[in-house]
Amino acid sequence: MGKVTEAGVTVAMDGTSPEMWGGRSGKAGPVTRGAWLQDSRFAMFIHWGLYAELAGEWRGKRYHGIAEWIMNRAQIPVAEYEQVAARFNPTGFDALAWVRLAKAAGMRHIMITAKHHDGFALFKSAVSSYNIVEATPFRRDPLRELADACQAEGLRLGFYYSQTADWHEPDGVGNSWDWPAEGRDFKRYLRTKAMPQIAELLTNYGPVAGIWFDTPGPITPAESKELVELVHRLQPDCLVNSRIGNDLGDYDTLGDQEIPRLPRPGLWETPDTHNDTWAYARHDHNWKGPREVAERLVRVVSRGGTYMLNVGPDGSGRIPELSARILREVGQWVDAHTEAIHGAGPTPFGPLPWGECTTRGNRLFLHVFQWPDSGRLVVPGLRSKGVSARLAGGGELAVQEVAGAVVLSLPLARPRTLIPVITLELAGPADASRTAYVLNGCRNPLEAGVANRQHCDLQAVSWMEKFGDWKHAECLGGWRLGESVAAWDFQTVEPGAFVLDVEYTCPEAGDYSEWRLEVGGTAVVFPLLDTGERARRAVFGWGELPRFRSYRVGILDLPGPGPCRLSLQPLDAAGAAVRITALVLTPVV
Ligand code: H79
Repeated sequence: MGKVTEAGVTVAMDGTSPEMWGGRSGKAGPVTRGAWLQDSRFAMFIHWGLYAELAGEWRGKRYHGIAEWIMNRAQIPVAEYEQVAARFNPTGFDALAWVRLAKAAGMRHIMITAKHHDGFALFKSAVSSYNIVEATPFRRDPLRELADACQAEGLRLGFYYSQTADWHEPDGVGNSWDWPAEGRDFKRYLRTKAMPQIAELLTNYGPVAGIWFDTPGPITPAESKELVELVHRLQPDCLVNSRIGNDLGDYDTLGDQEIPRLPRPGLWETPDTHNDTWAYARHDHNWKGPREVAERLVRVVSRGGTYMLNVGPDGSGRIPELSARILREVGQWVDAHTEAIHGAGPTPFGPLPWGECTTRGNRLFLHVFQWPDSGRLVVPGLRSKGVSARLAGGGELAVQEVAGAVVLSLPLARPRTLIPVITLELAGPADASRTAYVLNGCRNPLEAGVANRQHCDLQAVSWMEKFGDWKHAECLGGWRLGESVAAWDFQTVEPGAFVLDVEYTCPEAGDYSEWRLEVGGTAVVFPLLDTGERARRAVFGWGELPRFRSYRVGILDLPGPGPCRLSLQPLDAAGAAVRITALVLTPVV
């Protein structure tokens, strides 16, 4: 059964934690290798291998969650899994079609699984005959064809290589159903398979943009270092991601699906699934739509990172049509806003209630996720003078400079596009404040991560709903009666009336806890009921799922313009079990 540590991170019984799988290089220094990643900003991740043929099903049973884990989940013996290779014949594979789709989506590089945890090489290998050319009727080398297609279309190509887990080899990590872990010689696996195959990838396919390592697990610092040196010796410009483990690597790969709340320095990326699996699963229809994909891309770029969105081609070699259609729609938007994405810089603002901002030189790109129906958009904290504004696909916008903000007059009708973008031209670098604002006419989340805390903690909570489909939240927890206070300091530009909702979870069964909230000299007392979580064995020992709910406290008047503080504290000991992700202020209508 999983448990929550004091830091609030959900960890497994065996001591592995999401961090163990999500590794950080800890680097935030100047970019030395791979500055191109800064410009790329949007990449296609591809998970393709024998598991695509299985499509998330084994012997008539569906396995929900990450489908590339099916060998592990169904505990398929090596001998039986090898039979999948004997029938894998993806004749619909068309390297140029994949590369052109990536390009049409506005993506600038591709990262594909050369070898995943199942140990099967998606390339011609002299090291192991367990590869697509020798072990399948297909007999072609997709990585060769992709390298040629990328070269022809001007995209960079990199290779995912699972350096620790290899369920096909007795000396690789992770296959407990064919062999006992005792007697495993991991170093031998590194020397005889992983290192020589990585050398093949870096020798036979031209310039390689990066080797994408994953799930370092028990790999030692010396072993990680040896792999890094191997990569850089063969191709000095080839990037190594932080999942090589042991704080090494040229840039940080954040957790799966993890988008940081604040701008983050250094070179980093967020890997994301298009639905709830990396590899193709016939039963997974939960695609992120074009607007959601574009918003996630913008959120990553506005914090300074690169967004790597995954597709899972099927057993015939085709990228699912719905996934492809959505990417093409995203691409039309990216194409129209390339300056706001490719090579764009992070936001100079604090949290913007209505959207995000990316930058380029003296230009700010305002990505308006929530189009105001008032015809006014407040750009809070912008002190620059002489600002001009233009709406993409529209015209110049009237600009009014007020104290500590710029107000734009917008057309009442939301432009028909995925995300309306407004370009602000400034006379010099943006003079902007990172202060939080609560604005009339929008939904204003006051997030846990931006609260001032006294005697309570900020907890990173990660969980899965199916299997391997990571979800993340930051919560305020560790509440102590009589001591804990969380306070949000923000500005308003005018007075306003808002509905206040508390977004929280409280697994403890039984009574409610009582809370006190104070704002603008008014105190409000309210109860929070428990949210009735229970342990779920089906989620593989990772414990209970948080069941976040929203509790409506009521209507509050906020003063303005000026600074405002909203503070929150528990009024009884039962508050200890409550974890709050945000207070949300929405306009009263
Ligand atoms: O390639 C994709 C995943 O297959 C791979 N990384 C992304 C990019 C990945 N491998 N492992 N993980 C991600 C971490 C997942 C760990 C879990 Fe489990 C799988 C948690 C529960 C099931 C391993 C087995 C840890 C606990 C049990």
